[in-house]
Amino acid sequence: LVHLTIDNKPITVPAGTTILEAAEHNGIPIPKLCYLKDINEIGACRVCVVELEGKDKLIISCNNKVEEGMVIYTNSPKVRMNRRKTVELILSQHDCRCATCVKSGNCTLQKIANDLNILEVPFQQELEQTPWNKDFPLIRDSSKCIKCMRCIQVCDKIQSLNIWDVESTGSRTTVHVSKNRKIEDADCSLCGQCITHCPVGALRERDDTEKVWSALADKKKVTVVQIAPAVRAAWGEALGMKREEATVGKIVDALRKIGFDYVFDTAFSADLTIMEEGAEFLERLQNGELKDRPMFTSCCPGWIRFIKSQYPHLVPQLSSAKSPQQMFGAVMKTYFAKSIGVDPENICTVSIMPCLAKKGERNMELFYEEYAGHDVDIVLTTRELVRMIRSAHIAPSTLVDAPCDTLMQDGSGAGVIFGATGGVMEAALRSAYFLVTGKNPDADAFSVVRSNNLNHGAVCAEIPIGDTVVRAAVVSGLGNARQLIEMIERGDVHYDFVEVMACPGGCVGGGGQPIHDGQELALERGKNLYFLDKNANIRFSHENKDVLKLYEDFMGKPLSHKAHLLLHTDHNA
Ligand code: HC0
Ligand code: SF4
Repeated sequence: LVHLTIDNKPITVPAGTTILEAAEHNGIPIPKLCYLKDINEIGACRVCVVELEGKDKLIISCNNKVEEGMVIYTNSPKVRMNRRKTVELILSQHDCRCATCVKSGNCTLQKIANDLNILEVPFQQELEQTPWNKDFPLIRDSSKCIKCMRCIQVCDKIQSLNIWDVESTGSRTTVHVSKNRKIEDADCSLCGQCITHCPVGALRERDDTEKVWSALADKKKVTVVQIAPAVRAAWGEALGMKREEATVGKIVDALRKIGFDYVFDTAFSADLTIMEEGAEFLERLQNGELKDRPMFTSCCPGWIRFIKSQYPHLVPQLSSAKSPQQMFGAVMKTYFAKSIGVDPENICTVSIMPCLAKKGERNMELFYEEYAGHDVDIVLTTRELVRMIRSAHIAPSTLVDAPCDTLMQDGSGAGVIFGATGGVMEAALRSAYFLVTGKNPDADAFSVVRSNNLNHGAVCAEIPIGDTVVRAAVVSGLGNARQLIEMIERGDVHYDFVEVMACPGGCVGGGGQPIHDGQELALERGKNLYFLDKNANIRFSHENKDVLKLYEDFMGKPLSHKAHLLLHTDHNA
């Protein structure tokens, strides 16, 4: 243990602790911009400087360790003056038009500047604007970048994709797409982790809310919206609601107030996915197709983009099932359109997703009878949903629990846990067990595939189902996925079924979720989904009555010709 004083307070912390952590653990917050624990501890922003008694020069607190007897001041006149100059310099190279910035109100730079009572920017410099394709789902505004390097580090260390890099040196240092590429040519997975780790507004999603407002205003259009599992676990955070208050029923209410004609829960089509993907898995397993390599889940478009660019030879191992988002869109434009007697061309399908990659996934085309179009027309992130609720001037306290529309209303607990890492696997195992043995397992029998530590890589389990043992692996985060694939390819390990989610913790940690600078909330949000599953009326996808009715009245059975047309895709295409 090391003893020191910080701001006159005697403190004891384990050796190896940084000054910043020692202070924070003892209720003395130090402002910082670039620091991200274990990912970015490079002291680039210099905002976290502190004074060390007996030393002339200020020191950086995020990457200097405590030493016995240190006397530290985090807020002395010298520190304040230096910190203020540093922030003024950062602001001089930053587009400070906060009123038109998507991060306004949730921007760390804005908060620090406000806290330091900086009321003017003394030396605003000419800002360079790097050209950017505004149609791409991920948008970077170079005039807002503060060169904290977080995006580079998250992409390298967590996602292993190296999309970003530094260019030039000294005061001309900028961040840009690596190897001089355009973003659309850079193999970006669209996981959006760079956005959720950006302390300012330099990275954001393409805003599609105006398209939705136009569709809502168009009298000819019937608007049909679906809400992804992970959205319910996070939307309230951005509206100051407590977790238990921010129910999915209130999102339904908000979307109706905003003007949507029909509102559905993606948990319905998550159950449908399990019917298709579960049947496909058992078929491939029994046909001996998984002897060398596993079947991979196909519902995360970030993962699909990754495998296509990094391991194209593994694409045939992907399940051919479309994701729940796409399946729901296809069902809305066929089965549902027919039921309400509306031409699919007059239906606008919208989805609310925790995800950026879903904005790319929606480009997938729908081929059915005469009609070819898109399963899903517009994808909004959780953050865009929150912006729409705000634009509509809806007070969260006035929202009530409303049910989804009928016909595709049911959603099981198994469908809800899709939003957390391990959820798809667990839901699939519950139903595979039933398909093989004719009996339901205990609903919690496969909870071993859940994750409680995202730094531990893949979670693996051997699951006995009837006479066979299914070797299952679950992984989230693309760096972790890469490690697992390398092990599979070397033949060190063998699995039958592997679930991959691009975002750490699964969709709950998605790139479209509310941002809380420096806080990783995926596991906490995931627990919320497991709580909802535990308390759900039905916990098995194969017991979803509306899914069973869809098969009976329209789709036939899993893997039928119609199911193939509407619910599966060729990832090679
Ligand atoms: Fe997900 Fe999904 S679980 S990808 O993370 O599979 O976005 O929440 O909607 O489609 O259901 C995201 C979340 C979904 C899909 C589902 C899957
Ligand atoms: Fe999108 Fe979920 Fe995949 Fe992240 S894990 S890229 S949020 S589908």
